[in-house]
Amino acid sequence: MDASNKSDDVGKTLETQAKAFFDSAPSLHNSHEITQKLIQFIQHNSSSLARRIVCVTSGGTTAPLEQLCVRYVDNFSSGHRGAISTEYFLKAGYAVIFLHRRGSYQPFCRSIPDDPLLECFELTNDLNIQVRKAYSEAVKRAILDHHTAVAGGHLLKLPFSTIFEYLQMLQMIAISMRCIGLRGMFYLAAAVSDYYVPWKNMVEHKIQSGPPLLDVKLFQVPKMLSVIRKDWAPQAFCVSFKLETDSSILVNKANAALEKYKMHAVVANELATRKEQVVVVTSAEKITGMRDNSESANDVENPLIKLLSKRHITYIEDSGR
Ligand code: 9Z3
Repeated sequence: MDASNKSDDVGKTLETQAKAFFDSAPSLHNSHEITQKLIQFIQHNSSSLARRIVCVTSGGTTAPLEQLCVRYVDNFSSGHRGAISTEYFLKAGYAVIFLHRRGSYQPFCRSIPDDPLLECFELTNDLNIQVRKAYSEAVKRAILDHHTAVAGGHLLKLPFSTIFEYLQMLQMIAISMRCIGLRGMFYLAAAVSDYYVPWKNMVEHKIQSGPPLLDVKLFQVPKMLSVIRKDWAPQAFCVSFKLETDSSILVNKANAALEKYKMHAVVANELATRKEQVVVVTSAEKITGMRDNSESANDVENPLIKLLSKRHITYIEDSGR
């Protein structure tokens, strides 16, 4: 695959690239429904409650190779970070818009096995369904916590698969969150495609096997982090993630992202140790967050969300002066 930069987009401004991306993307079939859900959710949480609202992105985006898609390029992410972070944000009093990859890890499901239907349930002698004893506490907890968050109107779950869906939904969320200004946060943990095939360049039908070399040109996805900061939700507190496999370049890359995209914080993590340690990089500090094995809730997301929530409050107070 040719991931060179020799594309039509070289030299265009970010605004032009972003516009070209959205103009050529296939439109969402349910955009009206999503807009209604967002309006309701934001109104509910901002009217009397004046909660802070965070958009947590989670899981990897796909870049399809065919319009009637059989094959796609995927980005690694189980969705664990986003799902567990959502639980801690809810605990910290935030309302959460959970923009997640369809089929990825979900909040409150940490103690539920991969195949819940077949593993958690069993048939009784009279062919009724019951929860297996071994899972009854975990299932009760998951249903209760999930129901409390959703029924209370504090958790809105929106699924995506492709980079086209993800960026269109992120734009809709950001624009809807503009009205809450400083109280909004973006926590961008999704692993987003760097390269994609623009819709107009994509073949309609399944690529036929045959030729020994498949020549597919991938174009750079416009970096929407800057657009969120500049245009979509300029007052929101923005946290992005930096993932590397080489620890020697990680913190420098996170610093570069902080400056380039004007993030308020960048969370640096290395693939192999991402569940044990993260480094939060801001313009003023570099803080290492570790999983605390002496506590029962020993997720690295616990200290991470506590820290970000504090920094968000300081940001609101400082900006309001
Ligand atoms: C992350 O770095 C996330 O922490 C992980 C979480 C994807 C590593 P899991 O879902 O893993 O718990 O399995 N997300 C951001 C990855 C990313 O694509 N970042 C871009 C980059 O590093 C910037 S937007 O260039």
